[in-house]
Amino acid sequence: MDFIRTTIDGPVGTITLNNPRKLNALCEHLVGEIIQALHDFEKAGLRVAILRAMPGVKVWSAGHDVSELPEGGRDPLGWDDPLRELVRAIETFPAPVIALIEGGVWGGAVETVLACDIVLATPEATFAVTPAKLGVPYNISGMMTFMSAGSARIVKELAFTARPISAERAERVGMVNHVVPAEKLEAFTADIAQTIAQNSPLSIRSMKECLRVLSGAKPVSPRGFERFQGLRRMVYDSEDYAEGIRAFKEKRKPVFIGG
Ligand code: YXS
Repeated sequence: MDFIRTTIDGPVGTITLNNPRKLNALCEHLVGEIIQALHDFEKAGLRVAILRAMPGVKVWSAGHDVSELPEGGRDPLGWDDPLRELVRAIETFPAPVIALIEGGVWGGAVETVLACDIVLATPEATFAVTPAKLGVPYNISGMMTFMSAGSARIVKELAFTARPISAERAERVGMVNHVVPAEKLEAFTADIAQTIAQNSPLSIRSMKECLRVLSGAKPVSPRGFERFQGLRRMVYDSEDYAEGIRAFKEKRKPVFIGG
């Protein structure tokens, strides 16, 4: 594996993101390695997976790899996009996935973390939902992931401002389970993981899947879905979307014209 490290401690497996050159941006290669590791953990019958970055990182993950986003005319977050595949792999992994967070979590990496079953973070960790900063039309299941983790009001503030929020604020609004000092976080995580691993894996597997299905069971009519997709297409076909991607690559602030 080039971009991750994996370790196994009894019934608990750990995946450590390790592509510092691209700040663990969720590129196709990195995502593929994470998904493969989860498959390997499932085959080995592991009872908990921990997803983390290297100790002491300033950036847990910079989010979707912008260089892999289309420059316009195509849905940037379609079904087979690596970020979508990663979120589904975490949600359908047949055991709890614990996110151990140090540093900044950006964009699609926030959804990846919120797709995990338990989120543990240091006080210095931050979370920034960034589609509006880039002009990206976030996708429907992604918005539901956010809605499952916080109230619509909180999701709107995060999504509309694109500003990072602190781990303490994220904990207060229910997006983070525990905020733990960095020097204690590994032991804290291991304790929760080992506790889970001693409980019934079948019971936990069924409850995780029930909760996944129930949290996604929001009635959206075919007409409603088509309207969502029409709204999203209006965005990814717009000059604003192309400008957002261009500005990121040219390392300048985008100028959005609303069209
Ligand atoms: O200039 P070089 O070639 O060294 O590359 C720089 C950055 O361009 C690159 N990099 C990225 N490349 C691709 N995709 C990314 N998401 C990404 N983020 C960073 O990494 C090299 C070092 O970045 P630099 O110099 O900015 O590091 P820094 O320590 O000064 O700042 C760290 C960050 C994370 C604050 C800064 O890199 C940053 O703001 N990155 C973008 C975070 C972000 O907006 N991510 C959202 C990506 S789009 C996404 O996730 C979804 C589609 S959505 O937007 O809808 O949520």
